[in-house]
Amino acid sequence: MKKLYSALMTAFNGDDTINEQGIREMVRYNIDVNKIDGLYVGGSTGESFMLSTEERKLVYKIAYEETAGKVDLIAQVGSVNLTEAKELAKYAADLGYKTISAVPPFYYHFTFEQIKDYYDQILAGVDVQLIIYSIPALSGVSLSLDEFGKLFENPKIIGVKYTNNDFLLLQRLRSAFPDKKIYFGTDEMLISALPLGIDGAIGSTFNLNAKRAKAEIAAYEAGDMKKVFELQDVSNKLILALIDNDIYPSLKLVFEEMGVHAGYSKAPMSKPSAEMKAGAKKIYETYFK
Ligand code: SI3
Repeated sequence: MKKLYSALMTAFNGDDTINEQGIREMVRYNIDVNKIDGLYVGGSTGESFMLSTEERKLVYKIAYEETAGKVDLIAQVGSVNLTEAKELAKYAADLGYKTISAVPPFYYHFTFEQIKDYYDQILAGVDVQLIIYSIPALSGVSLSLDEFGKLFENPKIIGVKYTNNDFLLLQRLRSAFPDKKIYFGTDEMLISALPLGIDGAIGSTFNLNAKRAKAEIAAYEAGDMKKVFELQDVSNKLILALIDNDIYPSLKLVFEEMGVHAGYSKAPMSKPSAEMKAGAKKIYETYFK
C-alpha cells in the first residue's frame, strides 16, 4: 500500500517567532481529518533552512509530542553545516524518531565523495534509518543513478524522497533498487510517478488535499485510470492556484479558512496581502467547500 505523507509546515507569529499552537493544530488536522500516514518534519515546506538549530529542534519536539506515535515521522536534518546536521540527527533520534532525512550539502558544489562522507557522518553513532532528500531544483545537487547506488551501500540509507521531474532517472532507480523506498515529491505529477512503482508521496499540498490524493492513489490501485486523471486534474488546478498565490503563505491562509490557525510564513517569505487573502478564500471556496 502506497503511503501519503504531508510535509509539515511551520507556523510563525507575526514577529517571525515559532507559533507552537499553530504547528500543533496542523499536526492534529493531518491526523484527525486527513488521516495521513505520516509527516515529513523540517523540510522545505517547514521553511527549515531559515530556522536556528534550536527552532528546528523545537519543531521536531512539537511534532513528536503531538503525534504521540499515531503516524510515521521523518525528521529532515540536512544542513550545509554538517555539525548542525549531526546535532539534529542525534536530537531527533534521542526524541524517538526512527527515520531521518537529509538534503545533500549545498551551495559550495561539494564533490560526490564529500557528499557521501556527509551522509556517513550524519548516520555514524545514531540508531536511525535515513531517506535521502533529493531536490535538485532547490539544492542545486543532482545525484546520478550510480551515485545513488553508492549512497545506498550504507544499509541505514533506506530510500529517497524524490522531488525531481526526471522520470527516466526515477524509472531507473526503481529498477535498480527494488528494495529501497522511493517517495515522490512533486504533487502535481503524482499521476506520472504512480506507474513507476513509487512507495508513496510526500508533499506540501497534502496538508490540504490529502483526501483527493488518497482517492487518486486508491483509483490507481483499482486500475481506474479515468478517475486518476480526473482527480489529478482537480488537484493540479488547486496546486497551480496555490503557486500563483504564493504557495507556502497561501497553504496557511487556506488552513485559516478551514479554522486551523496555521500562522504566517517567515520573512523573507511574504506576509499575506489583502489580495493573497482574497485569493486563498477563493481557493478554499472552489476546492474545499
Ligand atoms: O517539505 C518538503 O521538503 C517537501 O515536501 C517538498 C515537496 O516536494 C514540495 N516541494 C517544494 C519545493 O516545496 C512539493 O510538495 C511542492 O510544494 C508541490 O509539489 C507544489 O509544487
